Amino acid sequence: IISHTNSMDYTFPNDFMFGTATAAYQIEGGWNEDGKGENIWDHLVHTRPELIKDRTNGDIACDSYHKYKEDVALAKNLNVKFYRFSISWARIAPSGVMNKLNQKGIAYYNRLIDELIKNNIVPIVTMYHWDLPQYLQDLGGWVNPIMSDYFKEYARVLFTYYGDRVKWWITINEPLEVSTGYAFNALAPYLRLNNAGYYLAGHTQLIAHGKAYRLYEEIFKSTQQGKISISISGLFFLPKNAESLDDIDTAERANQFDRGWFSHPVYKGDYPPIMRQWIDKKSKEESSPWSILPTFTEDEIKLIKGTADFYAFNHYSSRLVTQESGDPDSYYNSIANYYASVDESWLKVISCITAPVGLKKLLVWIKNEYGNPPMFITENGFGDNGQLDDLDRISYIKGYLNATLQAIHEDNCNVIGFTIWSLLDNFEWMDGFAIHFGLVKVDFNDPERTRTPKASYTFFKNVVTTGRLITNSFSKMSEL
Ligand code: GBH
Repeated sequence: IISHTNSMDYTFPNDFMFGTATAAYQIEGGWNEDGKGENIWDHLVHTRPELIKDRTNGDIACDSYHKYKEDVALAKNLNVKFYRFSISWARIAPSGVMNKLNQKGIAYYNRLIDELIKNNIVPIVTMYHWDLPQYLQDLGGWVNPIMSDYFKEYARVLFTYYGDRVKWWITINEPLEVSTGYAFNALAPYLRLNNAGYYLAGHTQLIAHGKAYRLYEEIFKSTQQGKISISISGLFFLPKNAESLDDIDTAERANQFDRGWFSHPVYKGDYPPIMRQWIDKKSKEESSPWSILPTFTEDEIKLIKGTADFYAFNHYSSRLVTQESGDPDSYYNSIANYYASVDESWLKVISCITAPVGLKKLLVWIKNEYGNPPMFITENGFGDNGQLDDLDRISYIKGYLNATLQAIHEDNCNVIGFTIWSLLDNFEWMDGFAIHFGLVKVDFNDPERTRTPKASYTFFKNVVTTGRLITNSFSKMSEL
C-alpha cells in the first residue's frame, strides 16, 4: 500500500485538539418528537423518498436523541478533547422563528452539553448543519436575504441558553455545499436555480455569519469568552501538470472560486478579485442585467471582514485541474472554466479519494493566503461499506494525520485541531445509509441501534492518547 512513513517520528503539540464530529439530522432521529418542527431534510425524505439512494431517511437514524449518553461514553473512551455536534434549528423553534421556542428541544442540548462537560469533553457546536426549518424554506430559504436576520435571532437564543458552557462555535457548516442544494439539485431543498441561486445562497450565508459573529462580539463575548468561526469545505486543487504555468494559474483560480469564495470575505473583505472579474464578465456575456455574483455594500464588507477567531475547514480530498481536457472522466466547472480529475496514483475506495499530499499543500496555502491563522480541521474522514476491520479508513486517517504533522513541523503551519468525521455511522444525506463514515458501527437493522467500535476507533484512540502516529501496539497495523 501507500507509505507515509517518512515523518512518523513527529509528535503533535501537547495542547493539540483531537475530536470527532456529527450533525443533528444525520444522527438524532426523533424527527417529530417533543415539539420539533419539520426541516428541509424531513421534508425532502418524506415527500421525495426516491431521491435517497437506498430510500432511507433520518427519522430514527442513530437514535442519538435518546442515546446521546452512549455517544458521549464512546467519545470519552476515545480520549478525545472535544466533540463537535450540531443543533437542530427546528428543535429550538419549530418554525425557525424565535417568537415560539420549544423548551423540550432546548432541554435536549442542555442534557447533551452537561453530559459532555461532566466527562471532560469540550463541546464544539455547529449552529447550522444543513437542516433549515421548512417554514423558513417556504419563505425562500438562503436565497432570501432576510434569512440572515432569522439566523441572527437563532444565534442569539443559542448564545443565551448555551453560551455559559459552549466556548467554541461554528456558525454554518460548508456554505458552499449548502448553496449546491439551491443551485444544482444536490441536497435539500433540492432546487435547480443554477449559478444565480448558487451565489445568492452563498451571499446570504456570509451575511448571516457576519451578523451572528458581531452579535456575539457586542453582547456575549465579554462574559462568555468564546470563539467563533465558519466551517468551509476544503477540497484542494492542484495543477494537473505541475510545470505548466497555465495549470498553476487554473488551480489557483479553482481554489479562489471554492474556498476563497467564503474565506476571502471573512479574512480580507469582499469576494476574491478573480471571482468578481470572471463572474461579472460571464454575466455580461450571457446578457444578464447584472452580475450573478451579488455585491456587498461597504457596511456589509465591514460586517463580514474579521469574523473568524480560527480558520475552520473540512477536508476530504483533492483534485487536479487544467483548462483543457480530453479526459472523459474529468468534471467541468463552467463558471471557473476548469476540468477536475484525480491522479491515478491516488487510492480510490467507493467515493473517497485518498490524497494526503493535498492537505499539506492546502495548509500551506491557507497559511500564505491568510497569514497563518490558527487552523482547525473540523472534518476529515473516509466512507466505506461499513466493515469493522476498516483498514482502508486507518490508512486514510493516518495519511492525513501525517500530512498535518508535516505541515506543522516542516512548514510551520499553525494547526490547532483535527476532527474525524464521524464518531458514528450515520445518515449520509443523498446516499442514505449506503456509505459509512463512522469510527463506530451502528446497526441500523437493530431497534437498539447497537454501537460497535471499529478497528479505526482503536487506531485513533492510540493517536489521541500518545500524540504520535506510530506506537508499539500499532507498528503491525502500520505495516499493512
Ligand atoms: C461533509 O460533506 C459534511 O459536512 C458531512 O455532513 C458529510 O456527512 C461528510 O462530509 C461526508 O460526506 O469526493 O473524495 O471528497 C462534504 C461533502 C462529499 C465530502 C463526499 C466527502 C466524498 C469523498 N462530502 N465526499 S471525495
